[in-house]
Amino acid sequence: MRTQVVIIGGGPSGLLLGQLLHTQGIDAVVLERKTRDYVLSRIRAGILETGTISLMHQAGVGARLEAEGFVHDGTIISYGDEEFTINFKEHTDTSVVVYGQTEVTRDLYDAREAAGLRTLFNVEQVEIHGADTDKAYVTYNVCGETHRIDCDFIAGCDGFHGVSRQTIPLSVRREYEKVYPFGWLGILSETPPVNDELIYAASERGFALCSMRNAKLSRYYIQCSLSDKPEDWTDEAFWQELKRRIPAQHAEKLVTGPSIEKSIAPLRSFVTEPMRWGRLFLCGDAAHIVPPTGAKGLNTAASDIHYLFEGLKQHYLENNSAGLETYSEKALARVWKAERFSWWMTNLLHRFPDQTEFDLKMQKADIDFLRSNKSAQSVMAQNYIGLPY
Ligand code: RFL
Ligand code: PHB
Repeated sequence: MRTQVVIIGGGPSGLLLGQLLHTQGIDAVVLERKTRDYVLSRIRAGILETGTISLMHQAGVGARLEAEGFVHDGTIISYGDEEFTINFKEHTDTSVVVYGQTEVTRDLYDAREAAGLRTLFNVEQVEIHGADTDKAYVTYNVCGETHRIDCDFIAGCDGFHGVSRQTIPLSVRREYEKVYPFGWLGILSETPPVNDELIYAASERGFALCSMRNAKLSRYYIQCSLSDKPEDWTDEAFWQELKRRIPAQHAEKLVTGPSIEKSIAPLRSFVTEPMRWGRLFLCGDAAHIVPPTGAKGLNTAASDIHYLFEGLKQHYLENNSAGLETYSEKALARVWKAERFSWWMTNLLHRFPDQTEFDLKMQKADIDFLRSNKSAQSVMAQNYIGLPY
């Protein structure tokens, strides 16, 4: 088999790239290790930046998002019972949209299927060959049989645990990492959200986040210990703990119910450099991870896809490789800023096991400054709604 671009990974990065390439008549094959249903069952991101939304429209899959997404003009930051709003609209004249990653992925898979584009599921042992030569190809197994696809380029969209990043030799690859000493326990419940806007809550007992998917579906998170297991937390224990971390005026109104999903995600900051090795381009979680505190993971994946798509378009339609040559540099410049913002928000709002009294005072001063200073609010708003591409 031959194609122009092999896309490894059928998550949001890979699917978005596939759809954008299709609009320009550029041929691509998506290789996904799992099934479509498995990918759609992963409950993850919920907040989309304007840039991500524009890309969805550009890919021809913006209609449902436009109709069903919830526009959010601001967010609440609370500490103890005190709270204040960061008004995105006031500071940036832009908003974010609440639309689950599951829905993004579903829209992209539906469009891919409707266009009859090739996606291979349940592929095993994907291997990249000759990425640093003019004869790149990918091999993979399906049902015990090995297959080969020859290609011009490979997009490594296979997430943090994929094979693409590992293909770049250690002599070329440099990795930067920070692992945080806690995780997030998240639940999804068929209850109305406690508030119209998200609440990022700092408290003496640790961080909590009140988010949502729609008017009847809520998503809540609490900071938890890395040794905790989802089954250690009954729904009742989760709700009790959440109520103790958010301001009393919200805790009183919180509608609780059975969880329909419960999972724990460890928090990590991670960047690999470079994001390109010959004909292989890394995108999204394959190249970088942020803690979810700034809602930047999926959005940063989307900005990588923007740069790669523009580079591939230039290459194929204008016979100009400048965009591909500068992909890593451009993508990383934006990635590091998203990393900084997510790291800052994580440090601002979480309790750390080794925090001293001095550290706590610094954290409180940072929150007080944000509460009282319009410029600080503007900086936060600009980062939250997404820096320009
Ligand atoms: P994904 O989603 O991990 O998809 C990679 C795909 O590649 C497949 N794969 C392979 N396929 C073939 N061969 C192999 N060897 C393969 N190895 C892996 C996998 O099966 C999978 O289908 O990466 P992608 O596409 O780069 O997308 C990244 C996003 O999923 C991620 O950044 C976000 O979910 C992060 N994130 C958030 N991002 C936001 O922008 N806003 C948010 O509000 C937000 N909230 C979150 C989040 C992530 C969370 N968790 C669980 C880590 C909240 C949470 C709790
Ligand atoms: C979510 O709704 O899942 C969500 C929202 C904001 C975040 C992280 C996760 O910062």
